[in-house]
Amino acid sequence: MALRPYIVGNWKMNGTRAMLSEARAIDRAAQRHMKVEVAIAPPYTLIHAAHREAEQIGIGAQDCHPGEDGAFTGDISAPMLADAGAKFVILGHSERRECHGESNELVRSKAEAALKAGMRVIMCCGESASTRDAGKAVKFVTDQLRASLPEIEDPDNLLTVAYEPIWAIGTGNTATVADIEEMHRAIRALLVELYGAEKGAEIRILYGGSVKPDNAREILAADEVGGALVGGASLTADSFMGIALAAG
Ligand code: G2H
Repeated sequence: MALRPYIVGNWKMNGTRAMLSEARAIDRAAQRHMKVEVAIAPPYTLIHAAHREAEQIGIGAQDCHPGEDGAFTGDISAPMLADAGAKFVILGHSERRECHGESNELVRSKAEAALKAGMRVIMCCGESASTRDAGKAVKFVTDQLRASLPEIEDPDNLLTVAYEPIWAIGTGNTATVADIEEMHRAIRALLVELYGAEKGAEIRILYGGSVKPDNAREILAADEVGGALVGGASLTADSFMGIALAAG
């Protein structure tokens, strides 16, 4: 059974408690638009409050540590996030891979930790402009995913992939529909290879990178696009729900 389109807001390092009003507004609007699954990943500091105040949408985190507990100053483990109310974790975002030197191996161990803690995983992947210009985007992304994805029994329920070309993130540039479809088809083929025809076909593949209300409809209608991972345009309920409305 095909899952609903999935529209996920990645608030990145934005938001103090004042922004909980946006979470509440997103929650209210999402209840009137059940054809789409809506979720947000606020910063760690807002997860518990958002979980309590926005009860219908999914609340998630933007990263986790691969361990359960211990002497890791400043880190947050998957069980802690689940305890705070997080239902999913975004992992392998290019901003983590680039700014924090996260390897595929580390990302994969974080995914295993998140699943063990009972959360869903949104696994990000994406190529740089130079990799795309060299004609190596599909190979780079499928190699990156192959090395980052966890072994998992029920991937169709617990795993989502987000394709985010690095050159499109926060820049206002979006990939063309043809580029998105080529990459999403290649990712689909990999998921079928890794998880089997039935389960691999159900996993949602999101597109991310400067998705906005005015380009969402075209992107979300593209072949093999099961939703969007949205950064800047998820920071207000109006623009974020404008994207969700375009999804279904
Ligand atoms: C890509 C995306 C959300 P933005 O990072 O993950 O951000 O929509 O601002 O490009």
